[in-house]
Amino acid sequence: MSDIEIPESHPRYQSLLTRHRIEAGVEKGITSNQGLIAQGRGEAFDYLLGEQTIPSADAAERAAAAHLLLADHPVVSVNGNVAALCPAEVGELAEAVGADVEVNLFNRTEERMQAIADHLREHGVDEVKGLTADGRIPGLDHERAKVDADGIRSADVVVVPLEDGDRAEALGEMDKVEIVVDLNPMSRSAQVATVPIVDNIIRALPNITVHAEELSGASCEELEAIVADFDADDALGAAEKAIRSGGDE
Ligand code: PTJ
Repeated sequence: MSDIEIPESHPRYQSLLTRHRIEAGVEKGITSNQGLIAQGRGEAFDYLLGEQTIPSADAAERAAAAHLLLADHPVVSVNGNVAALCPAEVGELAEAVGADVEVNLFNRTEERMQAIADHLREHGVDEVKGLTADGRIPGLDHERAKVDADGIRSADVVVVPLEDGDRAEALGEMDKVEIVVDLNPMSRSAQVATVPIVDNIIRALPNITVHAEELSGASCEELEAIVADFDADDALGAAEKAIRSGGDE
């Protein structure tokens, strides 16, 4: 991470780098103006969490890795904020678990779809789905429902970072395993997730990859035990407690 002129030892380094990447994303036509607002909201929660991966989030990231390794067809969904903040990390996670990468936007325009697909390719993601849009998520209006038939539509496990609540609910109703990354444990997306990860996307994705690499030799029984041990309500409760007490669970 070296795209800003601030020493990594600066106490606000990660936060300033994140802001810079979102600003650059807007300039490049990747991130929407609403993405700036979403980033501000996320930052507030991250500040209260102590800008750290709390133990319950680490456990959720391990459970997410186990789900992804057990999946027949996992897909990582990418929006304008995720593309700006961690494009290379999306590719690394997809490679570690054999997942497809699909661009899926709340404010969908063909220009942003193309710009994000190009940006992901520049950062090492070879195949980017989402542009075909020949599938639909039932229960959503036309533009927001668009997905690829051989991508999110037919996936059994989806990673949906910073997702809008309506779409998170609609995906949940399709009986998919839904892994949500959202710094707000009270958001509808986090509440409907099979695995809610209350952590900053810039820490969460690399940590899921680390867990996936560690678990790559594990048996199905071991992975299923990790999945069974994880309790979404406990994770959400622990995150809310940490936010209310300044980072301690
Ligand atoms: O690129 P698009 O068009 O698909 O739009 C993307 C945004 C994020 C603008 C859109 O999905 C949106 O409006 O989302 P919301 O409803 O603002 O929800 C975003 C959630 O992500 C909020 O609960 C934030 O707290 C959370 N969030 C923001 N930044 C981060 C985050 N969670 C994890 N890591 C972050 N860096």
